[in-house]
Amino acid sequence: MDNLKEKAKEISDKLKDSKKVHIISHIDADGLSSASIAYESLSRCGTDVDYEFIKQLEKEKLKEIKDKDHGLIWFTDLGSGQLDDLKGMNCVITDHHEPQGKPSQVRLKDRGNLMNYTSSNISELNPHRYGIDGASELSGAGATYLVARELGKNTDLSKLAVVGAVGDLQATKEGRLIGKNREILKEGLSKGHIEKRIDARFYGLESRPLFKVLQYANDPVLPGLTGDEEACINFLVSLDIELKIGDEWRRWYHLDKTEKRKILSELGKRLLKRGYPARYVDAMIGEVYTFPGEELGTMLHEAKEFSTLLNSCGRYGKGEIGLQVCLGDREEYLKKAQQLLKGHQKVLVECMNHVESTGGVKEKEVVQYFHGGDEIPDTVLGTVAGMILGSGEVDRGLVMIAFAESSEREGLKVSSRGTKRLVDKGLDLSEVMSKVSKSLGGEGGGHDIAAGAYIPSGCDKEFLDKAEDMIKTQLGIS
Ligand SMILES: [Mn+2]
Repeated sequence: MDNLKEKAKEISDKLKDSKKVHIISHIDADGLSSASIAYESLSRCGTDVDYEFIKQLEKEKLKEIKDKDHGLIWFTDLGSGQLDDLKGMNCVITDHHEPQGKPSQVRLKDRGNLMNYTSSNISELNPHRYGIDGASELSGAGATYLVARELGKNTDLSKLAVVGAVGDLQATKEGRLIGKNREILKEGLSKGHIEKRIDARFYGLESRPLFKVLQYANDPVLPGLTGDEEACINFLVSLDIELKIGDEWRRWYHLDKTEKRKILSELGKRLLKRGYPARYVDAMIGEVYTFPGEELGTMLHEAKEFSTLLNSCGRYGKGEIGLQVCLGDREEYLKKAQQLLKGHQKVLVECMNHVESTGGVKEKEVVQYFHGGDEIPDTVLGTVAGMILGSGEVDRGLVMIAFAESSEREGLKVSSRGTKRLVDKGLDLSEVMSKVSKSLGGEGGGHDIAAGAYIPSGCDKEFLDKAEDMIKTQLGIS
């Protein structure tokens, strides 16, 4: 038996011993999937189970939790970063975020010591402790699924583990799920709960009209098409692709192989002509995961769309709605989730209009930026920055930096977005956001291609200058 399975068994035994379990989960697509897997697998055991969703496990929140008589607590998709604070608590954890004790800084031969870290009364399953990359090889939902599998016959929940991993962008880099995620996927495939195929990796394959799929494509941005509805329609017409069946817009999944090939090869030519490397063209294609148990042509039938629906629940603090959808509600809660997504899309359009109406994006040497003031909610600032960078209306060679009043805390929220091409040249926005914000008395971090920070009010100009300097150094421009 491998160590991970042993740990999953240990946690499952603890859970089985408890009549009452309280689930506390992160409120994003992966966290919602995690909580749903935990909830369903415990319900099937006959356990008395309830749940709550939180953005962060802060000290104050922890105190509140400790003060209540919850019985056994199951933290999903969070907890590993706060092990010290959890000491003495009756809890188990299935998480995939970097644990306290920073395993990335621990040499492989010392990993054994790291595992001893959990020798307290807290049982924690976290891939980082087993030399498995929690950013790409196992999601929070996947970690939770490993325990669910020990709790009973729960292989159908592999579907939610895939939704969580896809929602956590764990299939983005390779174009398919890898590592432990892939083992879980295979289990779902073999039991008929999941299907996979090689296809375009665009968003909206089932629920969006064809031209909208191209119009909103942003990874990669399609030159001359992204952001331009008319151009997308003309492009399809020029390829003799029927846009409608009767009165209905055709969608990507309606296309036959020849049509798909025609579109993709034409898009590939466009990218190559603009000087994009061939792997950008290859990246348009990858694995697509679908669920035969769901209705074809709906957001729930395809993993990427399913996770997007969950994200829109999480973003507006409506964890319960997402959880009920995961658990199978296809009436009231599904409708509510769809309304949240629609509302979110409307907010995004309003934000884009706001940027344009207030003077748009201003350029410096290697960065471009805009201010959202108190008009753009800080929860969507990064999304808006990414959308503008992908809109085809600004220079994709410049890093996008966006500011808005923070609702979370005093000061400004900063979001930054780059492109794959810039990252290839050395861009690391995580470093920029964390170091520059720190030098101004704030804090930040994230990924090389997308990162964020909080800084004190009035520091935006200085932030831009310092960020510009650091990015120049990263890109080797002096
Ligand atoms: Mn997660």
